[in-house]
Amino acid sequence: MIEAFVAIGSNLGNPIAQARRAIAALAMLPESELQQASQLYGSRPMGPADQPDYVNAVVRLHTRLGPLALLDQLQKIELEQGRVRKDERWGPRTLDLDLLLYGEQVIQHERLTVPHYGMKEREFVLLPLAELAPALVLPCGTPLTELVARCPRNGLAILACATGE
Ligand code: ROI
Repeated sequence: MIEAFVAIGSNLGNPIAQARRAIAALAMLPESELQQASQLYGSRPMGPADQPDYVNAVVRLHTRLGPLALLDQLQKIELEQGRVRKDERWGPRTLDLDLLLYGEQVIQHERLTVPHYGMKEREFVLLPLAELAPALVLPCGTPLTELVARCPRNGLAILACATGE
């Protein structure tokens, strides 16, 4: 089994419910086991400011799926939850699932870049990830704690727990 981390983001159509539905769908992935989900965080939009705030979270999975098969599954969940691929760069979305880390692997593929290209500067990825894996070291050798220490919080706030229970 490979340990993978997936980021969840939503800012349309009841984002808390979207994030929780996504976590439930991730728990049903083939050849995979959901290990943990972070709390749900409220974050200010990165990119155009004229869009609603986001709900963000990160999950830890163990999986036997290869990275592209896992990506296919993540895109399937996005589409099932009403994601429409719009042209607008950095526009609002019902659900975004990004593969952040896949074991220790560095992947440069036309469909997939791992570690995720933006994760090192995004408070809404780093803080939920640090909640799950505070001692994590990225494949490049940088400790997560170092990235968290230099990342502005931008008003990031814990909103709710992952399950609603
Ligand atoms: N901004 C925040 N706060 N959270 C996101 O998940 C997110 N996702 C995106 C862009 C549009 C870059 N901005 C975001 O894709």
